[in-house]
Amino acid sequence: MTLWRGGRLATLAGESGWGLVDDGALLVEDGLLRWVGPAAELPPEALAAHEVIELGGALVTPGLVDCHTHLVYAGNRAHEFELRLQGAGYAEIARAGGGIRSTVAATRAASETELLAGATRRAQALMGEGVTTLEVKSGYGLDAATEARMLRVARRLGELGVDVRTTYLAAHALPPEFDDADAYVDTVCRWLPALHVEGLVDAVDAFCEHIAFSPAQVARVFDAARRLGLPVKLHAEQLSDQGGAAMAASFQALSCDHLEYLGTDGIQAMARAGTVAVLLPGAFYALRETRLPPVAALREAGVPLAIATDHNPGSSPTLSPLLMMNMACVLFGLTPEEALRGMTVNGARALGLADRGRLVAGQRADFCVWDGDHPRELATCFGQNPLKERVRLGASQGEA
Ligand code: DI6
Ligand code: FE
Repeated sequence: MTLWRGGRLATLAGESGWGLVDDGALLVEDGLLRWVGPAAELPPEALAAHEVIELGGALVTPGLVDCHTHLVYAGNRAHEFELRLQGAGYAEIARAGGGIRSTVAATRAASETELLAGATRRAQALMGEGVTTLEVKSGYGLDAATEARMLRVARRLGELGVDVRTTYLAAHALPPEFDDADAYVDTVCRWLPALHVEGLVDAVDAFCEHIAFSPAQVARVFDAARRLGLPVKLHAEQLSDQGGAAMAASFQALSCDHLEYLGTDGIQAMARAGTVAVLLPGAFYALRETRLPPVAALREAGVPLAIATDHNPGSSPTLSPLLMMNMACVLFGLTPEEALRGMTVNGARALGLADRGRLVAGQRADFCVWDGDHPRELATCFGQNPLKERVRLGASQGEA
């Protein structure tokens, strides 16, 4: 048993508030939080701790959960950034064979070793800002072999000391060898069982958009997921309102992500299904979108709000979860507390994980130690990284 004491804890206990504990202590045993509270109220069993770590007044929060990334890929799309700055649209670039398809070509040509090297560097950057749980999607292979390779690489990132959840996103774009989206959707459904048997799939996602797949097509992919007992999530209403969120909610989706064009029906359906709204300010910012996700209405309907990097080489090439928390506040109007909840407890919820994201007894001992006086600083001070230490399953991952 290890005792960490003398920290200012942002526990996020309860449904709102920071859950601040000044001069707080955490008792950690077998990778779990055994007790959390004011040091003055430590229970007698704390005397049995074989190790005592002094936090010296540092700030402690739950470990960050980045619940939406496309971390595994090859190639580079910086030239598309230049094209967009000159006025080209994201959809226009995609229709011209750039966009997702250009990353698909580079990813197919890359070996597992090459993909792992790139993804490792990116995962380490996220971990360097406090990420302890990371979701990684496929979707730049769009053929059976490359989708499997991406998911295997994603799994191997777990060896770095971060918890990885994998998501099958073969319904991301129409690959060049298909001209019939329905035929490709059938194929996507056929690939899934073998990947599932190999233990490579924790959830199933799709891109529901006029430049990608319709709600009816995605529903067929979700049916295939349901037959295997796999949860679903959706890239929904990013560029237009397709009714994807309501369809996904009818499958009890864990999350719907992006949501700039989400309408009232989608919000109500998500609220009823307990689906998390994952907001991705990096993509909004980089694509210079102007349509804001309906944050006030989501809040009012009681839909939990999460935030993620959406790291990908096209629309959100960021590796900074803290910057996303800042952008969620400045661009989308979240409070700094909502931003931290979005990158911790609600991010975990978007992955179907109830065992992390808060500093309360019984949860995994995944937490971050930061320089700073108050947790609101994490969302305030953009471009800074105050991480001192990242702790996963009770084990310190070294000085940041
Ligand atoms: N929306 C996104 O933000 C990523 N995928 C998607 O469906 C971006 C994918 C890319 O541009 O490579
Ligand atoms: Fe995405």
